[in-house]
Amino acid sequence: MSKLAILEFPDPRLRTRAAPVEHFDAELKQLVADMFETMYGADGVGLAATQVNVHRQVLVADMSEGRNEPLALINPEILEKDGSQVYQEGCLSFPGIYADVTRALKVKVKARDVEGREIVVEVEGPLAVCIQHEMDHLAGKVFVDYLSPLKRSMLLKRLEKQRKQAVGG
Ligand code: GNR
Ligand code: NI
Repeated sequence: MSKLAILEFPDPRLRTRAAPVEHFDAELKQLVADMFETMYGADGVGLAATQVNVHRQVLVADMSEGRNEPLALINPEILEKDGSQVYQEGCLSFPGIYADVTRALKVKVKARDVEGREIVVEVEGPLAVCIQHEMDHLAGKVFVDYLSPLKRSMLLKRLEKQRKQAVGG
């Protein structure tokens, strides 16, 4: 296993639309294992392949307290959405930046597992936020896209400032 480098905004590669996975092979299993290592190593609750510069529809998540409920979804599609919730989101591609985003409260998602078996998961609350956030990455979208231009420019200026102040940054 190995930890992968995470692309950071405004890297244009974060705007790439991921293509569906076609082969459920050893290479895919290695990617998923490396994505989990990268996500846990960065204290993240989710990670999309886009963020590690692999433009395939693969996401991993673990919203559990014990960090022991790994979920990997390949080629995810939303079948149903219901309700709405506001949640303060962060993103490993925008270190240190947080903002409230409104998303569906519940989502029903059809996907494949790492073996290629079709699965349907119904999630709500924080895990539903996370899956929607990761599916956005796979479509080349990021959470600041939902903010007003004023709020977005404020946060992006803060991101720049933090980078300049970071040691070695
Ligand atoms: O680690 C993460 N935390 C988080 C918090 C609130 C809403 C979404 C997330 S996902 C994020 C990891 C990440 O950037 N995934 O793409
Ligand atoms: Ni993210």
